[in-house]
Amino acid sequence: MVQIFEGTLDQGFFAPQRFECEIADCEVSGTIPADMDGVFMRVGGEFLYSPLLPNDAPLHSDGYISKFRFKGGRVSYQGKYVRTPRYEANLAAGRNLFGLYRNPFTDDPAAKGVNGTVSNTAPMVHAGKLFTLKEDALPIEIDPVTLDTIAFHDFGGGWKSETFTAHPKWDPLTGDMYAFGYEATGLASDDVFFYRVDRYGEVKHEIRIKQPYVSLIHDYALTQEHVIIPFACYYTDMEQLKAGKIHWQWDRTRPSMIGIMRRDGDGSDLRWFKGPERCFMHVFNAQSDGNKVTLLAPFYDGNFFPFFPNIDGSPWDPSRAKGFVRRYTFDLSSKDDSWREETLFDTPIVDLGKVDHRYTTLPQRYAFSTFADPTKPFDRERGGEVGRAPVNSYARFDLEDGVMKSFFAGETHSLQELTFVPRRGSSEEGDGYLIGTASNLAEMRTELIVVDARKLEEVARVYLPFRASTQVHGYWWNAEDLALGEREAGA
Ligand code: V55
Ligand code: FE
Repeated sequence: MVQIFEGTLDQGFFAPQRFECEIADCEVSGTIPADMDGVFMRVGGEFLYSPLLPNDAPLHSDGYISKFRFKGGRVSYQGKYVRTPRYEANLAAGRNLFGLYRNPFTDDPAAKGVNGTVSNTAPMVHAGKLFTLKEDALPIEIDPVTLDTIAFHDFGGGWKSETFTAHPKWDPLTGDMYAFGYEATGLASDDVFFYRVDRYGEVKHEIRIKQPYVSLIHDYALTQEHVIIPFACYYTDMEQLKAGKIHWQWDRTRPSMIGIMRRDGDGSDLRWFKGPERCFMHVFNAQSDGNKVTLLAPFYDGNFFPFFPNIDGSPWDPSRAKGFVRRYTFDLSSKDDSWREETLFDTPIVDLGKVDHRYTTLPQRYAFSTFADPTKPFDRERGGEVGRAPVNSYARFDLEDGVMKSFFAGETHSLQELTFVPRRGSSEEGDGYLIGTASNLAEMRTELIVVDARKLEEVARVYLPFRASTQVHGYWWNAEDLALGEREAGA
């Protein structure tokens, strides 16, 4: 994610290439584990046409999905734009008709009535279907073999929110998906609809709640009993949008809030806890234990995104855009509406952290993340100038013994989000692989790294002969989750 906020999307390694491609058998070093039969799906964005307005956010780039298919010790690659209504309208016009991030009042009149979502945030697989996600719209179904765009998806009409989060969660004990949409009834609306969708894709439960103020709810956490809904300081309303501002402004006078409610209730038990300025983006995991709820999350100290301006006009402060492995504790039996925050490791991390997803909602021992290891070298002569310390390493944090293990990816590398792949046949937490793409800034190409998740040692590397499109989120699915065996045979 580092490239997304460093504002270099139009130049150098992250300049759009606007091409789609397929490589049948990629160059590899080391040995691709034979048990890896599945896909690493990445979603990110590349502007098909340059932004219409200069202050647009990189988060507004056109959605692009790419796939590393692992099978029989080999890896193939494919990448394609998501054919959103916006993509099609822009392509027809030959230019970008859409203005600032999630502000239709800044669009060209020719964009009127066209859904402006870019679907550039995350892939999702549920009930045997593949989707791309953006939190301002419904999921878009994608053919997992060809990566062709199919259509918006509303779960047979059961999903009533106009939007769908980029961070659904799965209960590993049931396979049920729990997800929500905010601004659920339209632009700047304070409605949040929360759903349980069973593993066949049917909506089984809905909870409707109101947000105390309209704010970005990017990720959330699920426990066996509760949902945890964090938001803070990013603010929008119709006035702000009509005045031509970008969707979010950072207003630090508004409270940081974390809502907790029963996941199977009707929302009437929802409680809002309040705390000091924090920027809530991604979470690791959470658990409920009686009246005690704990949340593991790498929340930042302040505004993370320089392109969502501080409402008070103050300049963006990079020192506050720092995240750590943190534990938040809530006492549901207390009348006190504050939380306890502990910083468990003093190493600053990139907030795109992961746990072994088979332990989502359950007590887990390990947390994984990328980070910038300042003790490791960067070859500036070959890698070029990188503004701040490059994200060069993977970390495994052991919450039981407090030990951090790390893996260094290379002297000219900048890493994107990692993902955990369980070893087939093993259910032991953390037994598997850490995989993720690395930008090799010297070679101007993307590499996919496969690391043993317990030893933190490299087992293989896949080399693309070009710079892959930027990634926001990437996840692994086994071939059978998408029935790839049958689908590829029939393709
Ligand atoms: C995030 C990402 C987004 C977005 C809102 O990482 C928040 C947080 C890639 O798009 O639209
Ligand atoms: Fe995210």
